[in-house]
Formats: sequence, structure tokens, C-alpha cells
Amino acid sequence: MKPVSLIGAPTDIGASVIGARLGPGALRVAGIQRALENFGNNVVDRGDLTGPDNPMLPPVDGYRHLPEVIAWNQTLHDAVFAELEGDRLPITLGGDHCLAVGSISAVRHCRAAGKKVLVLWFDAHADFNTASITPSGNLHGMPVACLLGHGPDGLTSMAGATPAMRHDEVRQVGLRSVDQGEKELLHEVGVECYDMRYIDEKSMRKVMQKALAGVDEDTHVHVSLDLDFIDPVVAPGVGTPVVGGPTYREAQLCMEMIADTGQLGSIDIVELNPALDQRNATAELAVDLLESLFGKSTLVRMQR
Ligand code: 5AB
Ligand code: MN
Ligand code: MN
Ligand code: MN
Repeated sequence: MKPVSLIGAPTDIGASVIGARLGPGALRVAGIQRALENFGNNVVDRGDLTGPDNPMLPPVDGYRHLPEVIAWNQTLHDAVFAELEGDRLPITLGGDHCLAVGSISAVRHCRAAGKKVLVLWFDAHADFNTASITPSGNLHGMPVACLLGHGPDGLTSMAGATPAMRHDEVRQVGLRSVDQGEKELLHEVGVECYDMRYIDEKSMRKVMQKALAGVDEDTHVHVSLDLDFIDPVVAPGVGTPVVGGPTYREAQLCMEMIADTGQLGSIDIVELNPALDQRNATAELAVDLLESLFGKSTLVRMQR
């Protein structure tokens, strides 16, 4: 396993419910570094990035805080890029989900080795809004659209090449709250989505087999984990909870199946809102999920 770098990005610049700025601290309190070190990983905590404060302003031309969101993402992009170039595995400790523009643009940008990229987007939401269809103007509801080239220049061009990702390089798991405009755009662009109904009908195992299809030794897997992916009964500490999400075990299974590929390259842990959490349970859940992502299993591996 590559050496790991933790990068704190304490901001809620892309959200309207504030509190995600406290996420990195809560993940550290939950023991994120020690948990990963217990697997024999070399883990370095790079501390927190800095960026503009949240001015809590209304949208301008369909976006809230666009200049500030660009600033945070450029800083994060540069930090993640440096870790990847150093052959390390960066984990972004968010922060809200707008940050995925910076981290995933860095994955594309550093693809000097010419690797294939697969982004696994775990979320209750599709994050596929644009300025013209957003109901809120919040940029944490737009990162997937931005990465696929639908968004403002400052966010679509961060990887050098535009768009940063092709539609078939992203798979979304856990959707259950998709705005009308997003539904149409997702369909038009052709993003592969496994919504809750699909998960119910086919099982999480089937979904993950499909989502991971084609991953080989030449693939960089990026996990973007919005903690509102998990059912809010288990993960209450998020700003935009949606009922009817995956159970603790279903979420663990996703992570375990990704670990089995051996191709994990980078991670975002986002949308944790400690101000809304219950005794840091959601942060502790995030650490449990990371352990599975790094290969923790109950038994010695058996033939499946
Ligand atoms: B999250 C909503 N679609 O655009 C919007 O938590 C919610 O990163 C976005 O998935 C939720 O405002 C963003 C209504
Ligand atoms: Mn999200
Ligand atoms: Mn979400
Ligand atoms: Mn949210």
C-alpha cells in the first residue's frame, strides 16, 4: 500500500448549512491516523489548508461564493497533485463536497503515467446541478457537472484538459434525492447511476460488481464519499440528510469490495458536519469505512 497523506480542508464554502468546516478536526478526534497506521501504513497528516471564510452571501448568476469555491479548490488541487506526484495516497478531509472538483482534477492532471481513472461517487445526491438548473446556488450540489465540463471556467479547467472526466469514468452509488433538472441532464450526459431502488432490487454486491467492472492493474480508483450516502439513522452528522440510505453493512461492503481490487488511489471524505452529529458517531463511522477501504476484514481472506 502506498504511503498515505491526510489533507484537511476545513470549509463549508459550497453549502448553505454551515459546519462542515469542523470535519477535519472531528475525523482526527475519531482517530483517523492511528486507525490507518494500525494496518502498517505510513500515514502523514499534512494539517489543514487555508482559504477564504464563508461570507454567507446569496447566489450571484446562479452560484453562491464562486470565487471562494475556486480558491479553495485550486489550493486543494495543488495539495492533492503534490501527493500524487510523490506516489502517495491522498485523503482529503472535508469540508463540503465542492472540494471534489479540486481533488479529482488533480487525479486527472497527474495522470502522467497514463492510467485509467474510475471515480466512485457515493452520495444521496447526484451533485449534477448547473447555474441554470440549481435550486440553491450551492456549489456542493454541482461538482460532478463541473468535472464533466458543465460549469464555470474556473472549475471546469482546473485539470488543464477540459473536461476533467469523461462521463464513463464516473459511477454514482446511493442516489435518492435528485432534482428535476439534474435527472434530465444526467440522462442526457449518460452518467452511470445506481440509485436506491436499483440497490434494493439487485443488492449492493451486484451494484458494486457492476460499478467496479473493468478495473484492472492500470486503473486509479478515486473514492468520493459524501457521508450523506449512508442512512441518516447511522450517519446523522451531515448537512443534507436524506432518509432511505444504505445500512452500515451495505456501506462497509462497498468499501471492502473496493479494497479487494487493490487499485485505490485517492479518497475524499466530505460533508461531515460535527455540529449536527451525535457524539462523533458519523466521524467514527467514516473511520470504520476507511479501515475497510484499506483492507480490514473479519477473517483471513477466503475464496469467494
Ligand atoms: B451534497 C441539492 N441538490 O443542489 C442542491 O451534499 C442538494 O454534496 C445538494 O451531495 C447536496 O442544492 C450536495 C438540493
Ligand atoms: Mn455530495
Ligand atoms: Mn450528498
Ligand atoms: Mn450534504
